[in-house]
Parts: sequence; C-alpha cells; structure tokens
Amino acid sequence: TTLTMGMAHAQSPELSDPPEIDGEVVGDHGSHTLRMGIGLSENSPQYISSQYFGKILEQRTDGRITVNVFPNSQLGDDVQMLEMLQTGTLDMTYPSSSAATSYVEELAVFDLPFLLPSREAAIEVLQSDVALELLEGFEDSGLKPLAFSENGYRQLSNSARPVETPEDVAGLDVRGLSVRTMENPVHLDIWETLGANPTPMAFGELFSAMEQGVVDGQENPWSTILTSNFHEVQDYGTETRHVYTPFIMMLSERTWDSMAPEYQEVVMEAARQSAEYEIQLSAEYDEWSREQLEERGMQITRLNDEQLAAFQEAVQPVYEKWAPRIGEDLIEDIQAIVDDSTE
Ligand code: TF8
Repeated sequence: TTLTMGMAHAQSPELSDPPEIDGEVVGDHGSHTLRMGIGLSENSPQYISSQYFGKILEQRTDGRITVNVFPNSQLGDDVQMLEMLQTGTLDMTYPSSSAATSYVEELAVFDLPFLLPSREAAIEVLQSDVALELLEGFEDSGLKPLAFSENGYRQLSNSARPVETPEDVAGLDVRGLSVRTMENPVHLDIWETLGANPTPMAFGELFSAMEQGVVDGQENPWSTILTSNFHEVQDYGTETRHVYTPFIMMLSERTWDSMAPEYQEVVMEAARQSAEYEIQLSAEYDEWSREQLEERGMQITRLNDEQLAAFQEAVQPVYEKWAPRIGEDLIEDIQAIVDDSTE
C-alpha cells in the first residue's frame, strides 16, 4: 500500500549482542595493523563479526593490534585476495571455502550439492576434527587458516522467470538461464548439469553483470542477496538450498610469522570467537532476509518435496563425477557426522 511504500526498511534483524570479551590482556610484543579485505557489505554478518574480531584483538593487546576491515570486494575478490595474502600484500581475508579449493582440493567436499541437510548438521561438521584436518592442507601454501564459519545455504535468484523445477533452469522452449557461479569447478558442473549456462565471475562484478543483463541470475544465501541489494535487479528467487558454503577466516602466513607466539594465540582465540558469533548472526539473518526480500518485491518460490527431489536427482551425476576425486572416505566421514546429528 502507499503507506508502507514510503517506509524505510530495517537494515538488519534483531541481532544478538556480541559475546563479552574475556581473556587476559597480553604483554607488549610490538604493534600490528592488520588490513582485512572481505567480499560482503557493511550490513553482512561477515562484516559485523570481523569488526568484533578487531575489537577482541584491540582489547586483549591494549590497542597494539588493530584490524581495518575493507568491505564490498573493494580490495579484490576471494581468489585475488587469497593471492594477496600469499605475497603478503594483504594480511587477512574471509573467503568462501569454494574459492580455496585450488589450494586444498578436498575442500571441494563442501561444494557437493545437498551434502549438508540442516544447519545443525553443517555446524557439527565445521566444528569437527574432519574439518580441522582439512585446514591442515594449507600448510606451506602461504595461507594460515584461522577458523571456519558460515556463508550459508545457497539459493537461486534470477531476472527471467520463476524457477520451480530443473526444467525451468534449462528452459524448454527458451534458452537456459545464464547463472553466475563462483570460480569453482564443482559449482560450474552443478549448473551445467542442470542445463543452465554457467559463467564463473568475481563476486564484485556480479551486481553490474546482472544489472546489464550479462547474466540472468546467481546463487547465494538470502542474507547476501539482501545485503548486496541483488533484489533490485533480480525479480525471482527459489529456495533451492543446493549447497551449504562455509567461510574460512584467513591470515597471510607472512603476517602470522611476524607475530609473537602470545599474539598468535590471541589471534587464534579471537578468530574462533568471532567465527562463532558470525555463525549466530548468519542464522539470525537467514529467514529474516528471505522475508525482507519478499517485502521488497522479490517473488520467492519454496520447493515442495517433489520439486526438491527433482533437483537432487538431476545433480546426482555431479556427485558421481566428483566423489572419487574429493575422496569417498572424506565424504563418508562427513555423512557419519550428519547422520549422528540428525538422530
Ligand atoms: C560468492 C560467495 C561470496 C563470498 C564473499 C563475497 O558468491 O558466496 O559471497 O565468498 O567473499 O562469491
């Protein structure tokens, strides 16, 4: 109605306050200013929790470690920023695990479609030894992984048509949807298998690519779609939940090596605490973001069981192709954690 039309939308849901900062203040081991580049905007759980990370460090080092967070991919996209960490031109970044599979191929396990059926199960996995061991794969890469957190369940959005079935993606009488994917081979394969026309692209270029009609759509969690204003150029959304993507908080190994062991310990603790906070914020954002998107005019399709099963069946070949490369044992280990958590 005209009344609500003029009303400003809330910028965020009711968010939990950050946990109180505890732990002792460590001694003087010099000063560090950490530059951290992230992909998402100032409203995102990623940004809010990164600021909290900086707060913890500032408080626990008596202001000797400070963190400057640069949002909106302004320093580069996930892949580029990881390279900047390797060369030491940037201290920190916060990529999707999918952007790091060129360093640790097994991380692609998280890119397998429909692997993690619930957020509870996903978080169990992220906090498991299996996940920790995956991070060990970064040894000698120039990257120091600090903690896993949540990017979240990916959902399809597009500007062309409502999508309820894989056929709607492929298009029967019309062309298949062109869908931007992350620069990740499994994601590329998922959308190819669904009959779309996938285009890998840096996240920072995505909004204008959609605005200019270079691609019809993309897939990301509702919170990212909202906080990146994708609804301004995307009329349709579908709750596909096809992949659950983790984030990994990353430090340059050069920066890590330049820090006193006491500082390293505090950095590790701060990363874990802020990752936990990020996971909480992400959960608080998810459903709220979907509602907000609907309020702002996006037409969102919720799939019924049959429709969801059709998507799961359609991407089965992706599993069969990638499982041997990623490792059947690893997949089984993760499935065991999932089964335990859903019992
Ligand atoms: C993507 C990812 C990104 C994040 C963030 C921008 O679609 O989901 O949103 O990794 O760095 O590229």
